[in-house]
Amino acid sequence: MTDDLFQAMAQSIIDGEVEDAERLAREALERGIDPLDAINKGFVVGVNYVGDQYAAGEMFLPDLVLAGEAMKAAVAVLEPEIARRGTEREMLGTVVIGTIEGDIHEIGKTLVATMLSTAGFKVYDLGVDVPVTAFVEKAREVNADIVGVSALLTTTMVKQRDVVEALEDAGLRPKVKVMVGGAPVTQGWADEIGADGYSEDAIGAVALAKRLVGAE
Ligand code: B12
Repeated sequence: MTDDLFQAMAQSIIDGEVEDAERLAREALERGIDPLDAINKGFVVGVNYVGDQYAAGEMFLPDLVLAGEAMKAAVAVLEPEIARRGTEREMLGTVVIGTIEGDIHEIGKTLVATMLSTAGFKVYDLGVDVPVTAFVEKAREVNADIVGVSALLTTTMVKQRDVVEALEDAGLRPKVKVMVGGAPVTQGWADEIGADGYSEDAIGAVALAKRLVGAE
Protein backbone atom coordinates (compact mmCIF):
# COMPACT_ATOMS: atom_id res chain seq x y z
CA MET A 1 0.00 0.00 0.00
CA THR A 2 1.29 3.41 -0.98
CA ASP A 3 -0.16 4.94 2.19
CA ASP A 4 1.99 2.64 4.30
CA LEU A 5 5.03 3.72 2.34
CA PHE A 6 4.20 7.41 2.84
CA GLN A 7 3.74 6.76 6.54
CA ALA A 8 7.09 4.94 6.75
CA MET A 9 8.72 7.90 4.98
CA ALA A 10 7.32 10.35 7.52
CA GLN A 11 8.45 8.06 10.34
CA SER A 12 12.00 7.83 8.96
CA ILE A 13 12.27 11.63 9.21
CA ILE A 14 10.76 11.72 12.68
CA ASP A 15 13.29 9.08 13.79
CA GLY A 16 16.09 10.89 11.93
CA GLU A 17 17.07 7.67 10.16
CA VAL A 18 19.09 8.73 7.11
CA GLU A 19 19.50 5.24 5.67
CA ASP A 20 15.82 4.39 6.06
CA ALA A 21 14.85 7.65 4.38
CA GLU A 22 17.16 6.94 1.44
CA ARG A 23 15.93 3.37 1.13
CA LEU A 24 12.28 4.45 1.15
CA ALA A 25 12.99 7.14 -1.45
CA ARG A 26 14.58 4.51 -3.69
CA GLU A 27 11.63 2.18 -3.09
CA ALA A 28 9.25 4.93 -4.20
CA LEU A 29 11.19 5.35 -7.43
CA GLU A 30 11.21 1.60 -8.04
CA ARG A 31 7.43 1.54 -7.55
CA GLY A 32 6.95 4.40 -10.01
CA ILE A 33 5.60 6.81 -7.42
CA ASP A 34 5.78 10.48 -8.40
CA PRO A 35 8.84 11.83 -6.52
CA LEU A 36 6.92 14.98 -5.61
CA ASP A 37 4.21 12.88 -3.98
CA ALA A 38 6.91 11.05 -2.04
CA ILE A 39 8.19 14.40 -0.78
CA ASN A 40 4.86 16.09 -0.07
CA LYS A 41 2.76 13.15 1.15
CA GLY A 42 5.61 11.29 2.85
CA PHE A 43 8.76 13.04 3.99
CA VAL A 44 7.36 16.57 4.49
CA VAL A 45 4.68 15.20 6.83
CA GLY A 46 7.49 13.93 9.04
CA VAL A 47 9.56 17.09 8.91
CA ASN A 48 6.53 19.23 9.74
CA TYR A 49 5.75 16.99 12.69
CA VAL A 50 9.30 17.38 14.00
CA GLY A 51 9.08 21.16 13.52
CA ASP A 52 5.82 21.31 15.51
CA GLN A 53 7.17 19.07 18.28
CA TYR A 54 10.30 21.22 18.45
CA ALA A 55 8.19 24.38 18.74
CA ALA A 56 6.15 22.72 21.50
CA GLY A 57 9.27 21.78 23.44
CA GLU A 58 8.61 18.05 22.94
CA MET A 59 11.61 17.50 20.66
CA PHE A 60 15.00 19.19 20.74
CA LEU A 61 17.72 20.56 18.49
CA PRO A 62 19.42 17.19 17.87
CA ASP A 63 16.04 15.84 16.66
CA LEU A 64 15.74 18.81 14.31
CA VAL A 65 19.27 18.23 13.01
CA LEU A 66 18.72 14.51 12.40
CA ALA A 67 15.34 15.15 10.76
CA GLY A 68 17.00 17.73 8.51
CA GLU A 69 19.73 15.30 7.51
CA ALA A 70 17.27 12.50 6.77
CA MET A 71 15.08 14.91 4.78
CA LYS A 72 18.05 16.14 2.78
CA ALA A 73 19.16 12.60 2.01
CA ALA A 74 15.69 11.57 0.82
CA VAL A 75 15.31 14.63 -1.41
CA ALA A 76 18.78 13.99 -2.89
CA VAL A 77 17.66 10.51 -4.00
CA LEU A 78 14.46 11.90 -5.54
CA GLU A 79 15.81 15.04 -7.22
CA PRO A 80 17.35 13.41 -10.30
CA GLU A 81 14.00 11.80 -11.08
CA ILE A 82 12.20 15.13 -10.60
CA ALA A 83 14.62 16.66 -13.08
CA ARG A 84 14.30 13.72 -15.47
CA ARG A 85 10.52 13.95 -15.51
CA GLY A 86 10.63 17.60 -16.51
CA THR A 87 9.06 17.83 -19.91
CA GLU A 88 9.27 21.52 -20.60
CA ARG A 89 12.54 22.39 -22.23
CA GLU A 90 12.21 25.90 -23.56
CA MET A 91 14.20 28.67 -21.82
CA LEU A 92 11.72 30.62 -19.79
CA GLY A 93 14.05 33.00 -18.03
CA THR A 94 16.88 33.37 -15.55
CA VAL A 95 16.46 33.00 -11.80
CA VAL A 96 18.90 33.77 -9.00
CA ILE A 97 17.88 32.03 -5.78
CA GLY A 98 19.27 31.57 -2.29
CA THR A 99 18.53 31.42 1.41
CA ILE A 100 19.05 34.80 3.03
CA GLU A 101 21.97 35.60 5.30
CA GLY A 102 21.81 34.26 8.85
CA ASP A 103 19.69 31.34 7.66
CA ILE A 104 21.02 27.90 6.76
CA HIS A 105 17.76 26.11 5.91
CA GLU A 106 18.40 24.74 2.43
CA ILE A 107 15.99 21.89 1.72
CA GLY A 108 12.97 23.89 0.52
CA LYS A 109 15.10 26.40 -1.38
CA THR A 110 16.95 23.62 -3.20
CA LEU A 111 13.69 21.93 -4.09
CA VAL A 112 12.33 25.18 -5.54
CA ALA A 113 15.59 25.62 -7.51
CA THR A 114 15.36 22.08 -8.92
CA MET A 115 11.72 22.51 -9.90
CA LEU A 116 12.40 25.83 -11.60
CA SER A 117 15.25 24.42 -13.62
CA THR A 118 13.13 21.39 -14.51
CA ALA A 119 10.43 23.75 -15.75
CA GLY A 120 12.87 25.46 -18.10
CA PHE A 121 14.45 28.29 -16.12
CA LYS A 122 18.19 28.85 -15.98
CA VAL A 123 18.82 28.80 -12.23
CA TYR A 124 21.75 30.19 -10.27
CA ASP A 125 21.54 28.76 -6.75
CA LEU A 126 23.67 30.86 -4.41
CA GLY A 127 23.24 28.41 -1.53
CA VAL A 128 22.49 29.41 2.06
CA ASP A 129 23.45 32.31 4.31
CA VAL A 130 23.59 34.57 1.26
CA PRO A 131 24.35 38.28 1.87
CA VAL A 132 21.87 40.79 0.46
CA THR A 133 24.57 42.25 -1.80
CA ALA A 134 25.32 38.84 -3.33
CA PHE A 135 21.74 38.57 -4.64
CA VAL A 136 22.09 41.99 -6.26
CA GLU A 137 25.53 41.34 -7.75
CA LYS A 138 24.53 37.98 -9.23
CA ALA A 139 21.27 39.39 -10.61
CA ARG A 140 23.22 42.09 -12.40
CA GLU A 141 25.93 39.70 -13.63
CA VAL A 142 23.56 37.15 -15.17
CA ASN A 143 20.88 39.65 -16.19
CA ALA A 144 18.30 37.86 -14.04
CA ASP A 145 14.56 38.05 -14.62
CA ILE A 146 13.74 36.85 -11.11
CA VAL A 147 15.42 36.83 -7.72
CA GLY A 148 14.06 34.23 -5.29
CA VAL A 149 14.73 34.69 -1.59
CA SER A 150 14.08 31.91 0.91
CA ALA A 151 13.83 32.45 4.67
CA LEU A 152 12.75 29.94 7.30
CA LEU A 153 13.18 32.08 10.39
CA THR A 154 11.13 35.05 11.54
CA THR A 155 14.44 36.71 12.39
CA THR A 156 15.82 36.37 8.85
CA MET A 157 12.68 36.91 6.76
CA VAL A 158 12.97 40.63 7.55
CA LYS A 159 16.04 40.69 5.31
CA GLN A 160 13.88 39.75 2.32
CA ARG A 161 12.81 43.38 2.46
CA ASP A 162 16.48 44.42 2.27
CA VAL A 163 16.88 42.46 -0.97
CA VAL A 164 13.91 44.27 -2.54
CA GLU A 165 15.33 47.61 -1.44
CA ALA A 166 18.89 46.82 -2.54
CA LEU A 167 17.66 45.83 -6.01
CA GLU A 168 15.78 49.11 -6.15
CA ASP A 169 18.85 51.09 -5.07
CA ALA A 170 20.90 49.30 -7.74
CA GLY A 171 18.40 50.42 -10.38
CA LEU A 172 17.44 46.83 -11.20
CA ARG A 173 13.77 47.13 -10.30
CA PRO A 174 11.21 46.66 -11.71
CA LYS A 175 12.97 44.68 -14.44
CA VAL A 176 14.09 42.09 -11.90
CA LYS A 177 11.08 40.53 -10.16
CA VAL A 178 11.37 39.32 -6.58
CA MET A 179 9.67 36.22 -5.23
CA VAL A 180 9.82 35.19 -1.61
CA GLY A 181 9.11 32.00 0.29
CA GLY A 182 9.82 29.89 3.35
CA ALA A 183 7.72 28.61 6.24
CA PRO A 184 7.05 31.95 8.05
CA VAL A 185 6.46 33.93 4.84
CA THR A 186 2.94 34.89 3.76
CA GLN A 187 1.32 36.71 0.88
CA GLY A 188 0.69 39.60 3.28
CA TRP A 189 4.40 39.83 4.02
CA ALA A 190 5.28 39.69 0.34
CA ASP A 191 2.86 42.58 -0.30
CA GLU A 192 4.19 44.57 2.64
CA ILE A 193 7.80 44.45 1.46
CA GLY A 194 6.95 45.12 -2.18
CA ALA A 195 7.90 41.67 -3.49
CA ASP A 196 6.23 40.56 -6.71
CA GLY A 197 5.06 37.22 -5.42
CA TYR A 198 5.00 34.49 -2.81
CA SER A 199 4.35 30.79 -2.95
CA GLU A 200 3.95 28.30 -0.14
CA ASP A 201 5.52 25.43 -2.08
CA ALA A 202 7.73 24.48 -5.00
CA ILE A 203 4.92 23.72 -7.45
CA GLY A 204 3.37 27.11 -6.76
CA ALA A 205 6.80 28.71 -7.12
CA VAL A 206 7.05 27.42 -10.70
CA ALA A 207 3.60 28.76 -11.60
CA LEU A 208 4.49 32.08 -9.99
CA ALA A 209 7.82 32.34 -11.82
CA LYS A 210 6.11 31.63 -15.13
CA ARG A 211 3.56 34.34 -14.39
CA LEU A 212 6.32 36.81 -13.50
CA VAL A 213 8.07 36.32 -16.84
CA GLY A 214 4.77 36.42 -18.71
CA ALA A 215 4.96 32.77 -19.74
CA GLU A 216 1.58 31.84 -18.28
C1 B12 B 1 15.03 20.78 9.05
C2 B12 B 1 15.01 22.04 9.90
C3 B12 B 1 16.24 22.55 10.35
C4 B12 B 1 17.57 21.98 9.88
C5 B12 B 1 17.87 22.49 8.44
C6 B12 B 1 18.69 21.47 7.65
C7 B12 B 1 18.99 21.93 6.25
N1 B12 B 1 20.13 21.46 5.76
O1 B12 B 1 18.26 22.68 5.62
C8 B12 B 1 18.55 22.55 10.96
C9 B12 B 1 18.71 21.54 12.07
C10 B12 B 1 19.92 22.98 10.47
C11 B12 B 1 17.72 23.72 11.52
C12 B12 B 1 18.31 24.73 12.26
C13 B12 B 1 17.56 25.71 12.93
N2 B12 B 1 16.23 25.82 12.97
CO1 B12 B 1 15.07 24.80 11.83
N3 B12 B 1 13.77 23.74 11.08
C14 B12 B 1 13.77 22.67 10.25
C15 B12 B 1 12.32 22.19 9.92
C16 B12 B 1 11.98 21.04 10.86
C17 B12 B 1 12.04 21.77 8.49
C18 B12 B 1 12.45 22.75 7.37
C19 B12 B 1 12.38 22.01 6.05
O2 B12 B 1 13.39 21.58 5.51
N4 B12 B 1 11.14 21.81 5.56
C20 B12 B 1 10.88 21.04 4.32
C21 B12 B 1 10.93 21.93 3.09
C22 B12 B 1 10.59 21.12 1.84
O3 B12 B 1 9.96 22.94 3.27
P1 B12 B 1 10.29 24.52 3.31
O4 B12 B 1 11.69 24.73 3.75
O5 B12 B 1 9.22 25.23 4.05
O6 B12 B 1 10.25 24.97 1.78
C23 B12 B 1 9.05 24.94 1.00
C24 B12 B 1 8.26 26.27 1.05
O7 B12 B 1 8.49 27.01 2.22
C25 B12 B 1 8.62 26.97 -0.22
N5 B12 B 1 9.82 27.80 -0.27
C26 B12 B 1 10.97 27.72 0.45
N6 B12 B 1 11.85 28.63 0.03
C27 B12 B 1 11.28 29.31 -0.98
C28 B12 B 1 11.75 30.36 -1.77
C29 B12 B 1 10.93 30.93 -2.75
C30 B12 B 1 11.45 32.04 -3.57
C31 B12 B 1 9.60 30.42 -2.93
C32 B12 B 1 8.71 31.04 -3.92
C33 B12 B 1 9.13 29.35 -2.16
C34 B12 B 1 9.97 28.81 -1.19
O8 B12 B 1 8.78 25.90 -1.13
C35 B12 B 1 9.49 24.85 -0.46
C36 B12 B 1 9.20 23.53 -1.12
O9 B12 B 1 7.83 23.16 -1.05
C37 B12 B 1 11.51 23.50 10.25
C38 B12 B 1 10.04 23.28 10.61
C39 B12 B 1 9.11 23.57 9.45
N7 B12 B 1 7.98 22.93 9.48
O10 B12 B 1 9.39 24.36 8.58
C40 B12 B 1 12.34 24.08 11.39
C41 B12 B 1 12.26 25.59 11.70
C42 B12 B 1 12.23 26.41 10.43
N8 B12 B 1 13.56 25.85 12.43
C43 B12 B 1 13.43 26.63 13.41
C44 B12 B 1 14.49 27.04 14.25
C45 B12 B 1 14.12 27.87 15.46
C46 B12 B 1 15.84 26.68 13.97
C47 B12 B 1 17.09 27.11 14.74
C48 B12 B 1 17.12 28.60 15.18
C49 B12 B 1 17.24 26.18 15.96
C50 B12 B 1 18.36 26.54 16.91
N9 B12 B 1 17.98 26.87 18.13
O11 B12 B 1 19.51 26.52 16.54
C51 B12 B 1 18.22 26.78 13.74
C52 B12 B 1 18.56 27.99 12.83
C53 B12 B 1 19.81 27.81 12.05
C54 B12 B 1 19.98 28.93 11.05
N10 B12 B 1 20.75 29.94 11.39
O12 B12 B 1 19.41 28.90 9.98
C55 B12 B 1 12.00 27.15 13.56
C56 B12 B 1 11.83 28.59 13.08
C57 B12 B 1 10.93 29.39 14.01
C58 B12 B 1 10.73 30.76 13.49
N11 B12 B 1 9.46 31.05 13.19
O13 B12 B 1 11.63 31.54 13.33
C59 B12 B 1 11.19 26.06 12.78
C60 B12 B 1 9.89 26.61 12.13
C61 B12 B 1 10.86 24.95 13.78
C62 B12 B 1 9.84 25.38 14.82
N12 B12 B 1 8.57 25.08 14.63
O14 B12 B 1 10.23 25.98 15.81
N13 B12 B 1 16.44 23.59 11.23
